Amino acid sequence: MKTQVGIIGAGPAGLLLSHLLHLCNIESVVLENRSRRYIENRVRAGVLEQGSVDLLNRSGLGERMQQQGLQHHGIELRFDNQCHRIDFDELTDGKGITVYGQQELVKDLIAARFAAEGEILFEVEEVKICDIDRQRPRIEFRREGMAQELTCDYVIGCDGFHGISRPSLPAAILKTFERSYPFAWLGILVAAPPSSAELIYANSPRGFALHSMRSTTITRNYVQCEPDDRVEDWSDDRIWHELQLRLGSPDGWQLQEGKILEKSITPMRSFVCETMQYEKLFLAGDAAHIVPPTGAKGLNLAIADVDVLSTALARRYQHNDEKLLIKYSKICLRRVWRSEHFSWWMTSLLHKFPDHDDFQRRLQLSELNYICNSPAAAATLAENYVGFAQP
Ligand code: FAS
Ligand code: PHB
Repeated sequence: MKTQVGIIGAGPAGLLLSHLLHLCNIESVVLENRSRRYIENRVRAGVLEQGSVDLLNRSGLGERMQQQGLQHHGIELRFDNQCHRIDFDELTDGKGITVYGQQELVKDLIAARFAAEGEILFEVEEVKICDIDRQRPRIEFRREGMAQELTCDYVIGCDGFHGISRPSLPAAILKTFERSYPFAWLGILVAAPPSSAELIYANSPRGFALHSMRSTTITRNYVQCEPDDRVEDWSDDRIWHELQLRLGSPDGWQLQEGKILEKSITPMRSFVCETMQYEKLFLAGDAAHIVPPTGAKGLNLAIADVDVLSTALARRYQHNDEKLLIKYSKICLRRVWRSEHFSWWMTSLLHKFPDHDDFQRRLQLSELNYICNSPAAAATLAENYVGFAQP
């Protein structure tokens, strides 16, 4: 098999890149080790920045997102018996966010690729990247018991944090940074209507909690848990008890409970591999960077990476101009580090740290009060949360 761009991973990064390249008449093949059914039902992110929404709309992917996505123009912070709304309209140039499940976006992307007769090979095995320093790199893999090979001009690793692409870079040139947090998130998908018009982020003495949503009938809630907790450690009763206590507000507000459709635990880490390219191999999305989900940046960073990469590859193929391709990492890393900082800041602000003393707890509450009483401080949160235009 041969193509122009070989893409490993059919998550948002790989699928969107394949779609954007198609719009520039550039051929690609996507190799995915899971089944279509598995990836279309994998519950993950839920918040799209304004820039991501605009890109999806202008690349013809916005129909279902416009019908089913929920436009939000603010979030609520709850702490120390206070509730405070961060008003995006007032604090940014009218930007907002759209709440739309990542799995819905994946369904839209797969449908778009197949409608355009794009090639996505599911359930591949033993993927191996070869000859990235040659003119025609190769991807070896097995599918349906057969050894196969894809030769291409470029290989793009969109295979997430645990994929094989980043380890395929020469170890001597890898430049990575990592922080692990002393907690994780237990997330639940619930058959219940939202209990609030917008997302609620809560810093409670019992730990962090988040009330989010997927539609007018499905909600998505998170509670901070121990880093080594397992889903079995959290009964439904325990989850609801902690959510009600942590999200509780002075006016007696109650979170609407319902049937829990899915439970999962997400570890919390910050990670950056600054080596996002080497010869003919490029990394995009979680293969290159991970943020704690407190800032709702992971999915949006993946979209931003492939926006830059698709433009750079189009310049290369259409004008034989490699300048943008050479600067790919440098361009992406500015946004990556801004998102890393914001996600670390939101995580530091809202979570209960086991080694924090009363002094550090008071600093958290002081910063939360400052954000709620200073338009300048609130604008800092708002403009980072809704996201920045591409540089
Ligand atoms: P992805 O991990 O989505 O996709 C990589 C794809 O590559 C997967 O389909 C995988 O099966 C495939 N793959 C892996 N190895 C392969 C191989 N060797 N060969 C072929 N295919 C291979 N972000 C938020 O903003 N908010 C959230 O609430 C949130 N929750 C999350 C919960 C979990 C459990 C995880 C893991 C992440 C969460 N994220 C969240 C971040 C998440 O949304 C990512 O940022 C987003 O999926 C990034 O997309 P991709 O880079 O495409 O990586
Ligand atoms: C979600 O809806 O899944 C979500 C929303 C905001 C976050 C993280 C996750 O910060």
